[in-house]
Amino acid sequence: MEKKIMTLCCVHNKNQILLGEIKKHGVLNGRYNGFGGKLEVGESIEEAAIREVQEEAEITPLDMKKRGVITFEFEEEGNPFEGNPMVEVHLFSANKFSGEPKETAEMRPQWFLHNEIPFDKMWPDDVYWMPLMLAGKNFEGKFFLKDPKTITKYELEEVNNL
Ligand code: 6OG
Repeated sequence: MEKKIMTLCCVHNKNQILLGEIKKHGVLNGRYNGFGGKLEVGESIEEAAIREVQEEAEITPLDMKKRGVITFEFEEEGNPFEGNPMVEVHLFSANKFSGEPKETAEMRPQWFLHNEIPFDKMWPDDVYWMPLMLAGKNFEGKFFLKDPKTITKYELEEVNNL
């Protein structure tokens, strides 16, 4: 099955992570997420990841690193994205950035302490992989979802090389 490729970048330091409250997506409004989205024509995955952080939070990641790849497969009725039910999300992290995080049309950025991440208002998979990311691990996984709130099955493993 063909997959839609998306990016997701988490900007964090030792104590805090910057998440954005989603403003524009009907079903996902009010949820928090890292910054990311779809690739534009001719763009590499890394270029798209940087552009999305710039567009959504008005900052530029300076030391972005690839941290994981996760495939999400939605059941047809619960798929929040048009068309393709398979999404491959490339995850990145950045500790340094230029600029000041600013609210944009798409997102309202907000800092959270690592132990106060609002997982109940996030994609249901985040609680599994985000702690690995914050602990400096790389990972690969696959999640099956009935709808944007419900995981039916998943696999997630730490990897040394991506
Ligand atoms: P736009 O549609 O705004 O990009 N994304 C997911 N993130 C997590 N943690 N879990 C999922 O599925 C996801 N499906 C998509 C990729 C959507 C943003 O949301 C991410 C993009 O960063 C359970 O262009």
